[in-house]
Amino acid sequence: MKASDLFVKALENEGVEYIFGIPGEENLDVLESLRNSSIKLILTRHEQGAGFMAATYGRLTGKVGVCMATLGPGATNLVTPAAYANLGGMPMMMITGQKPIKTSKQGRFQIIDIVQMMQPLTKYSKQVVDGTNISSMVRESFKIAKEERPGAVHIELPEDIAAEDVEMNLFDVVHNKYPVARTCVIEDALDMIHKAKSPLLLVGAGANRTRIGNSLKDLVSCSGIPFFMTQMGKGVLDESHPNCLGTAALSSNDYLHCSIDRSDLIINVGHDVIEKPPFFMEKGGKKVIHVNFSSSEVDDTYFPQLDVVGDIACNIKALHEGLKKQKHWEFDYFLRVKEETKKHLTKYFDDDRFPLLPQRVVKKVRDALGKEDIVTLDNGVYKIWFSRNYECYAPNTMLLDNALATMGAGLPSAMMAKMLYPDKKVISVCGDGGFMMNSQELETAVRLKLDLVVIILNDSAYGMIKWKQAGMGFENFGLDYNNPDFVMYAQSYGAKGYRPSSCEDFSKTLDKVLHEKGVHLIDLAVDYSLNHKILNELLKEKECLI
Ligand SMILES: Cc1ncc(C[n+]2csc(CCOP(=O)(O)OP(=O)(O)O)c2C)c(N)n1
Repeated sequence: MKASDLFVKALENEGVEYIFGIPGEENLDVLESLRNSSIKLILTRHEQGAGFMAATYGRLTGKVGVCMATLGPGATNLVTPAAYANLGGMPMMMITGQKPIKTSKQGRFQIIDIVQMMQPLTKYSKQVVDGTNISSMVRESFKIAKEERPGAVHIELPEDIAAEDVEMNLFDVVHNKYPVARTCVIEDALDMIHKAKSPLLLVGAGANRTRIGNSLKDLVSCSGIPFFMTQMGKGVLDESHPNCLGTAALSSNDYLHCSIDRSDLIINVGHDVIEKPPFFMEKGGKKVIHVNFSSSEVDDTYFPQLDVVGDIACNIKALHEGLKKQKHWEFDYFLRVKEETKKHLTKYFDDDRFPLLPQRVVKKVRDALGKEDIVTLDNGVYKIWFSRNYECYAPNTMLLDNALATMGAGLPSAMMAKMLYPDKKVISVCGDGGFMMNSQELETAVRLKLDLVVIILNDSAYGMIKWKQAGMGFENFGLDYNNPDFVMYAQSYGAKGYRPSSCEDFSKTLDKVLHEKGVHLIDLAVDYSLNHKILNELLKEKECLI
């Protein structure tokens, strides 16, 4: 058979349903092989769109999302999605083409060493130099992509190799199980937890991937230990639980940090240093137990006293079984801080001023969606407001990137979420800056007939950087721009556009479009004028409760 046919058969063998991408002439054999396969090709308008969709497929399913690009410029456009998947722990495979490697009359036209370029961004990056290796390379790379910590892999298939004759030789797909921590490690952890005065549980991104919510819920219920989340740990545990203290959207000095600072032991489930720190460890300060698939990576902000390494769900179960509620545990302070924090977080929830405050947008979106519906965020200052103020009740109902924290992934990730969960409502919240980085994917969304709502928070500026600039005491400079007419822009793609003129108008529009078919874009004016006051000045002035 032809090598490209074998490649596609090997992908089918791995259970691949979709390939997202933009083929070039060097992928034409693969394209032809795909035409005759069960795999659906999803054409995008930029390789970034394809990569972000593939990565999100991996994030949401635990299976490997696949994307494809041509050599040179197509492949270089996959650099950001590669970093997004690799830092974010999302299993993703990138297939890129290449000119013939045996004989070529094209000189070095478009040739970049893509394999080497991808090496620091992936767990595996190789060129196929002989078609007979295709099956083992696909099997190995899929295994590596899925294995903890999941991430990106890359295979380059040159066009002459893709056209070679090869024998069919597929490998069985094997699902590995992870080892668990030794009993003596679990005992050490239990000893630390039992001796602590005010332990807290932290839920991070790693806990989200492995869907260990139930074992964690049991642990919280039986021990009564309060918990908080990192941004990417949102949704693992129901935030309406009485023991939930909130999300560490900032690294320090938020109301929640009054509790974190008071705790003498953090049981950290699934957080690693790739996420922006939810708190800073200090020498001689509180202790941390690191519960994760791999041991902790030590840096200035994170140096746990104990690593409980191995399958998180099994290790949590073992901890739960050995854990005994202690009379000397003190949680009252945490719960008092929680009540106080709630007052601050909800202060502007009913403020009807227009343009809308980000807090008000959070409340409106929460009210408009059901518990299982999904909101995806791009990157901007609203990410802080959403992760801090939006309560999640079910896993993966808020998709955000607190690892690479790239702009431009919000819309493609929402599209992928909608494709996977057609019965859930999906809202993509973007800044005007981030939206414009991949807005061309509106065409893909319309072509795929997705029912999607996009809210653009319009401040005609890179608001996040403005907020940081003000925080550093600098003058406003260099961050303002003009936007297109987003309503007309949406219409030109075959989507519907809206520009609410009041808070009530926004509510009505949102409720209406969530029940309609098609792609809807709401150009919403946002008021960021309180960001500095609330997130910098007030937090600095706050006093933790005695
Ligand atoms: C690809 C990329 N470029 C630059 C940045 C740095 N950055 C982070 S947030 C931000 C501004 C975001 O502006 P916008 O999308 O309009 O959202 P806003 O903060 O105004 O709500 C920038 C430039 C980034 N994270 N990713």
